[in-house]
Amino acid sequence: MRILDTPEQMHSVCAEIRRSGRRLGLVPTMGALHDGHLSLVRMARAQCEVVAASIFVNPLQFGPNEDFSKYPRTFESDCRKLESEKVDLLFAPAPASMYPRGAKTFVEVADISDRLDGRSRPGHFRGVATVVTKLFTIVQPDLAFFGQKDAAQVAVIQQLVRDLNLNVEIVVAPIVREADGLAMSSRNAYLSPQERKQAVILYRALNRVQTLADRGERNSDELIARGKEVIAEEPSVRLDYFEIVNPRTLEPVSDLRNCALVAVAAWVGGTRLIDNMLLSGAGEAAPGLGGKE
Ligand code: PAJ
Repeated sequence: MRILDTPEQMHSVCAEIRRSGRRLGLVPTMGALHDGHLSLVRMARAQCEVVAASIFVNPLQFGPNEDFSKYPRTFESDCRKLESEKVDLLFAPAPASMYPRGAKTFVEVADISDRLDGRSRPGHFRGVATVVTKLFTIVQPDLAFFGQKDAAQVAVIQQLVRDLNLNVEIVVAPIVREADGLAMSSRNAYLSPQERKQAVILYRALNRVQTLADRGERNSDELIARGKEVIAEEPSVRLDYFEIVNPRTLEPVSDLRNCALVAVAAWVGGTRLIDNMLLSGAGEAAPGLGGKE
């Protein structure tokens, strides 16, 4: 695996690969890699001749009171994991090379960036959209792989790609979960053993909603109320949002006539966790899971 640490180096290596006509896949990450990340790498490996991953804890997507400085950084073990998945290129730039002093340009995906996590984390999706646009410009991948775990991020990136005519196919991979259902996340490392047990309540609440929807309940308000009841069973878990939205626009939907996304964010102690499920409407398959845009 070749490790490149400046945009210029990465750009020229990737340009050479493109000239050779090989299909290039990109898996952007912030490191602290777990099986969720590695599922994206495996998907990329299966679909592309050359696989590039990036590890960059992007300061621009963290708010002033968020966990940028304490975000887990496990570069050596990340490299070993990527090597064993046969990743060809790793782009691991320093913040100063991605955002040199005097950088003035940001990418903002209007409206959609203010919903779900964007509402709770102002500026977060501006940071994500900016760094992802930069990564796409540096690497110019044929395909880029993202996890359904961050469903709002997927919606923002798909809108970005459409709006800016970016020549990249976005592939979305299903959520990888721990044995008890907790969605894998680098932030799970912050949880105490007790919090780790409490955290599964997010998955339980989503499951309850899915079960009720499968039994025919179509009313979003009713489904949300029932999901919130489950979260309330764990009094120390503080809900941020529990919503049922259109997975493409992130706007609330009042009933499940079409495919809908049920999404939750909650604080477990000092750790903010997110999770979601796609609910399919009558006679419709849920898009997104393993699907392509
Ligand atoms: P990060 O949180 O490191 O996640 C990198 C990718 O892994 C994202 O596409 C995310 O959705 C996916 N992922 C994380 N947990 C997953 C799980 N349990 N199952 C499936 N996929 C999972 O998301 C980011 O980094 C950043 O915002 C980034 C896109 C790299 C821009 O900085």
